[in-house]
Amino acid sequence: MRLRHTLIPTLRDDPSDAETASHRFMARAGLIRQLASGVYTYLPLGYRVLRNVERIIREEMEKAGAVELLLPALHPAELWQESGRWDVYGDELMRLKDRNGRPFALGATHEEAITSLVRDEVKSYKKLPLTLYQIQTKFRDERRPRYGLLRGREFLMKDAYSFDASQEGLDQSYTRMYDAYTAIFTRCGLKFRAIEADSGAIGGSDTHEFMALSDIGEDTIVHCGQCDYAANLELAESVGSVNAKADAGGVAADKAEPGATAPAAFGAGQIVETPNCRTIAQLTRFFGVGPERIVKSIALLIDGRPVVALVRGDRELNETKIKRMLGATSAELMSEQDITDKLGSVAGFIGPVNLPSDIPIMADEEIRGMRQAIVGANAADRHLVDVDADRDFRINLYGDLRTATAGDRCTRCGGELRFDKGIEVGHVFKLGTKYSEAMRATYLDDSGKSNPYIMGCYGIGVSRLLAAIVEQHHNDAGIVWPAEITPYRVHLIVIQTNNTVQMELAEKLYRDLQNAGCDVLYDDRDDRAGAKFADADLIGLPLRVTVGKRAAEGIVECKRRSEAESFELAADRLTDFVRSM
Ligand code: 9G3
Repeated sequence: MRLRHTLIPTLRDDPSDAETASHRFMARAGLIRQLASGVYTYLPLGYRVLRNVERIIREEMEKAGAVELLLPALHPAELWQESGRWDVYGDELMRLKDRNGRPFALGATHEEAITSLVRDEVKSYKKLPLTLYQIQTKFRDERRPRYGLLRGREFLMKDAYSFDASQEGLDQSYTRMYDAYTAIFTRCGLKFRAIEADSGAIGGSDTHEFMALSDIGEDTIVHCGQCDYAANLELAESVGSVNAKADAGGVAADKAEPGATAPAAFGAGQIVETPNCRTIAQLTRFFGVGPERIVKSIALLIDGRPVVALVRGDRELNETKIKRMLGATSAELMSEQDITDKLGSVAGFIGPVNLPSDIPIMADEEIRGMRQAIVGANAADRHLVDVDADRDFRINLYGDLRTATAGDRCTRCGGELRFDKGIEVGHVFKLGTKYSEAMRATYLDDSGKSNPYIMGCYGIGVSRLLAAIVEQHHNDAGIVWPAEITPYRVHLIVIQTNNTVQMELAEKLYRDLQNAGCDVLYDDRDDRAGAKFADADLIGLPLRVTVGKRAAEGIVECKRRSEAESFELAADRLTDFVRSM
């Protein structure tokens, strides 16, 4: 392709709204342009890479036995009302009315659409298992689109849906997709990790996320240095590093803050005046103890109902875990007013002792057996000390409610846990019958009985994957494309377009390379060499070939994008050399 004939509008400077490397370089290398917030044009170069990624996805989907189709993006509201999700998703689901005033949604995902199709077309167990997929535009009205293609409001997703007649069948479909994802991300040159994840609102049981490792990732990956445990921080388990149980003695006065009113030792459950000590830090200073001696009581509305959750003072409550444990969809902190009205307590001084008996108290299992603990007294500026968990307050339910933290150990092997940031590029779910039951999508089994399909769903954020690849494959000068998805293989530059020897050699090489099946981007513009080299670095093709002053000797200069130094090569050996790459 002659650069002159295509459209690759490179930029010298970073766009002001670009905060990450991939957003900066995809804009500067002329791959994407923003049309609106979270809405992007794929320019010719960007679209060419996108198609290469899609090719890899299609090849691996084919190998996994999945069949491609294309579902509509325009969904009648009735479909989403059948599944009950029309009212679950708020403003994020983009809705519109047709000319007759009928309500529609722009597809944010396609469980409803695909289940409706299979319900009509697949009625016998003989037609199962069946895995259908599409590569389709999705619409989600994100509150804060950001980082270019990483979080858009219109984006490209490969979404696959499997239909089986048994759990074993689903397990096989799931494994095939899981393995296909591993192959896809590997071929795309991505450094990634598959981790246990939370199924969230979509429900279902097993689910894994495929995370591209990146410091700008919004997700936190917890993984063990010794065994293969890896999970999203939302649900990762861990064994506490601080094994401190309450020590025998009371609160040692000499460690208490000077001037504190805390006497040397207290009776069991004694009230202590703790003026304005609302935070764990203030309490540890006041009493001269570690945070693990304090019980943190958090008042929440879980699906609108008041609940008090207890975690040790050195821990954070994990809201995803408490929602999972209670099978709830929403969890939010209780307002100060509610804390007074519903708990009869005071914000900052909530504690588990003498709470109204209709308020459920959930406790992280590290609370079990705590002795000489410090808890809020449910009164302003007061705490109770020397409280024994098993003796002094009731717990309705114990569970793993805490968020894993640095220093914790692996629950499986005791190894040290590590924390990385990641970008979610894939997510696979075992849905079970959640949608097929909701939509009465059934098949007749060999005894003529009708059963809901057992489903799985499998997504790859294709446009997001493109950005994640650039996040991992760039240097200060621009993008460095992995071989299998690079938009072109060779970046051919001629220095002096008014020099016939250089032009003739360059044209010949352009022709020979293309005849050898090598995709070439040929920069024959009347520009300064520096500008052409800067564009080559931004665009990031694997090999730059320069026809310059040694053209007369049949010598060209070559430089791999992944290396700093260049080398010279006889022009007539170039095609073989490129083939050997
Ligand atoms: C919506 C909106 C946003 C959403 C969803 C629905 C996320 C929604 C989860 C999934 C699950 C799987 C098939 C491919 C793999 C992922 N955000 N999810 O369902 F209406 Cl506005 O998309 N879908």
